[in-house]
Amino acid sequence: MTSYDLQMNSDGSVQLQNENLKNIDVDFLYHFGIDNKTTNLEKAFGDVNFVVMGGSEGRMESFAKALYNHLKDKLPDLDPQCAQNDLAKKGGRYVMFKIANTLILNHGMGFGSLSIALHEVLKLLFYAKAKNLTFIRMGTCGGVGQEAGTICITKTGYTQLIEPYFPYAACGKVIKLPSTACDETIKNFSEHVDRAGLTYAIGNTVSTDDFYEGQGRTDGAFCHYTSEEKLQWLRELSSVHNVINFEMEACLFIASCNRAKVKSLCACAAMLNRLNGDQITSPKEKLGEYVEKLMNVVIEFVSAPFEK
Ligand code: R2B
Ligand code: URA
Repeated sequence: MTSYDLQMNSDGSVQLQNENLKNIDVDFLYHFGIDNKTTNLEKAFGDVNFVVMGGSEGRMESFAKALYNHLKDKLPDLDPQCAQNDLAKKGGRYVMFKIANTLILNHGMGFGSLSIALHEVLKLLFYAKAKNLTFIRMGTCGGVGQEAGTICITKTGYTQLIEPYFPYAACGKVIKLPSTACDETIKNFSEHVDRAGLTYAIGNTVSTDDFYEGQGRTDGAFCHYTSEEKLQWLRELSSVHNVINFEMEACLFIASCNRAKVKSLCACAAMLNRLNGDQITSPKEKLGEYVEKLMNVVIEFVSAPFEK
């Protein structure tokens, strides 16, 4: 495995590893529709400490509104328009909001769109000279031995072939990036989850390219394994590898944050326990409630610096 010093940058800033950027006059963050010449990135984003990402646009919009409502009385100078002001609108691919010291954006489903968003947001915060950064993925997942509603916090992100690193393809070659998250952040966050009275689990997450066969579902368009083989695999993931959940981004999310030497955390609300089935059948309101409870913990977590 490519060995990286997993020591985070002491001032919590982003560390890029690309000498070529020094020779680029204007860097266009194409998918955000932002560049480092027309926008003064240091002024606009220099005070960011938290980056909160999740799959869907709508969820991140709601999160931005809820965080604004939570902070507006504590921070009288907060721009009343900040939860409506989509900073990535020009790019037409992602939504992005900045509420006080928190940057909020969606990353879509799976590694492809997540990877693009991470390259561009890491560069943005590097140019902005932002410090004391923590990146949080707030998502949904399928629990493995965890009931619906459980908050699953990732220790190490695994590949769909159950490897404890992210195999990053770079110019036709694979580099293996360590994908273990920051212990201290996991501990701090889990204390917040505990205080909110929610059930949580800390363990390993399998991040797949696919929601169906990749996660051993038997209800996709194709399936050539039996239900017994599926269950045997799921039980082995739990007992041998301490896997608590499936989703589609954590392994890359943590690996990229480690590479940039910033702290990371992945917390996902389980939509079902995969030991009991494949289809997500709980009512929409119930699923929304699970996500909302997780959102509220993340709000408390990122607002902590403003609490008296
Ligand atoms: C969780 O939910 C999505 C698939 O339904 C995917 O983005 C993920 O990681
Ligand atoms: N997201 C996933 O990737 N898998 C699930 O089972 C639920 C949400």
